[in-house]
Amino acid sequence: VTGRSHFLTGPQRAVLADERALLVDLRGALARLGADEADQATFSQSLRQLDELFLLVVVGEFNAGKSAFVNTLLHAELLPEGVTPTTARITVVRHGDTAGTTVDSGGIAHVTAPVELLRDLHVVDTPGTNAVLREHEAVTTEFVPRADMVLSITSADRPFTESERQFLAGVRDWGKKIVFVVNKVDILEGPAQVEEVLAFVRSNAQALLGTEPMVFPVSVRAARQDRDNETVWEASGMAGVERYIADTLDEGERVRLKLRNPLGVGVRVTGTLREELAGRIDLLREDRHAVEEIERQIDTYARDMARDFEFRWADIEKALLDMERRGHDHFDETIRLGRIKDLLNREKVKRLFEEHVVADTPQRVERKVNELIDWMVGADFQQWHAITERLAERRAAHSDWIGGKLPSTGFLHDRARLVESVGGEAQRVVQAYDRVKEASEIAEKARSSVKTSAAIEVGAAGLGAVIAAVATTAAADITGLAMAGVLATVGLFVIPNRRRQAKAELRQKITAMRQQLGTSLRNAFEDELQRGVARLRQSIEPYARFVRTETEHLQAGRDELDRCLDAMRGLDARIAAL
Ligand SMILES: Nc1nc2c(ncn2[C@@H]2O[C@H](COP(=O)(O)OP(=O)(O)O)[C@@H](O)[C@H]2O)c(=O)[nH]1
Ligand SMILES: [Mg+2]
Repeated sequence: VTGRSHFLTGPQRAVLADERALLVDLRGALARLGADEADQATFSQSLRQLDELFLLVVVGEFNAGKSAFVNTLLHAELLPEGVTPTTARITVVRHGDTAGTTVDSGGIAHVTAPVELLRDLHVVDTPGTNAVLREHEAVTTEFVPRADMVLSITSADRPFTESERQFLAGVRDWGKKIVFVVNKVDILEGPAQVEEVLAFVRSNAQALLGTEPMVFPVSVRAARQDRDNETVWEASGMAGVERYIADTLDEGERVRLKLRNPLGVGVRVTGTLREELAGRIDLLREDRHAVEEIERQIDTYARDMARDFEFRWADIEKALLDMERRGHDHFDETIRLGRIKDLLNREKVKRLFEEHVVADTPQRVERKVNELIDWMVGADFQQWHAITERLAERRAAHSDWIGGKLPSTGFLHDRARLVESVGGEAQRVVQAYDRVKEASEIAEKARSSVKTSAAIEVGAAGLGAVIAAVATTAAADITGLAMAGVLATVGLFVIPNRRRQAKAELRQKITAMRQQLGTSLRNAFEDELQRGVARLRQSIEPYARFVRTETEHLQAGRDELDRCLDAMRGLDARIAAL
């Protein structure tokens, strides 16, 4: 520290070692967790600063007398005064055995001078808080973060301007120690006016920093009138500032400031990154809600579908059961002695059965089955639409978050691409979904299953025709043909018996048909539902996985940063107690 680390006390050395270890860890974490490049560079720089000389950065508006102040403090005319805002340079003043000035490629002047005070500190003179942008940037991004102490010089005739206040707010955010000098008090009229200006600067500085500020009234001009006169030096206020700087440079305080410097920078860049991670975690929390909602939607969908299927199927079953019941009534009415004539007439038996029992049942069943199939296929389709829409909302969410500008790499990019691709997959399925084909396949399966159960030949006829054929075949078998032979040989006593048998056979045929149709539709439904649900789940799985793993990853990162912040606060307390 400060090039004199062999003078450090034991406790100072212990804190330094702990701090260095912590900050090196933090540097790794910042890189790993994707901190802003500029912040990382600043942090690394301030870490190196631990080994450099104390850096005093002089800031203030153009023409406040900064250069004059530095020249006077160092008792050497090193810096040009009264230059314009555009010709002023950032100037780093260091100790050197000979005086000299060089300007580096960045336009920064490096002045060396054989001045004793410079053995203990470097001074940076800056063009002004209202200087041209390029210089201003360099001061804020390069020199302020490295400063061990910032000396803010304000002119007594325009104290604490808005541009100063804004600039100092930035300095404060780096956790820098700021000391105020009110220069040119010689132009004020008497001590009362000086006091007024000082009070004004104090209250503004207090409001800005939240702590009692150090404010020194100074007249550089007065100090220069007789540089070697102690009384003049004292009266000018320069002596007070000089003493304060010397005290600050006192080993203990200097080491404290030095050790604190990278901590302030570390806390700031860590805080920034932590906020960034927290923002991502928030975004992912909404994503997780969306995923959970979609998963819930799929569950509800599967449950609702199963329930609705039972309702719809019960309705179809009822039509078949009604036909069966009508058949029983019909047999009760027709298979009796008084109707023997009719019974022996095959054509009439068939016609009556068709009229009274079969009626429009086949058409109704066919229509209901088709409706059921359309519903199965259509509900799935709607579900895809719902998910596609939900994902479109999530796609929009990140553009809100970062103002519509999508980065080309990194977390936001990955997330956006994933939501995009899942959404695209859903979209593709919706578009490629051939409802007509899907529905006609299921209908064909239902039809052929019923056909097979009845073992009848009806060619390419629809489900309704198959059902009609099954029903009437049953009637024809039972009544017409069977009755003729039975009555001729056995006589009247068998009628009740034949009636029972006819009913039993009708029940058996219709039940078989009902079961076949039911099984076929239920199988198709379950297939369809399972396939649909699996496809829905699969489509959101990559998104869900990303949200899960990335959340864990980000939370771990945030926790790590929190631990670093705690450790830095702990170190800060130890430094204060040194
Ligand atoms: N009246 C008065 N003028 C001063 C004082 N200090 C500096 N000046 C003048 O203020 C002008 C600007 O000084 P300079 O050091 O170049 O200001 P800078 O832009 O902040 O570096 C110069 O003309 C100085 O002579 C002071 O204490 N009193
Ligand atoms: Mg200047």
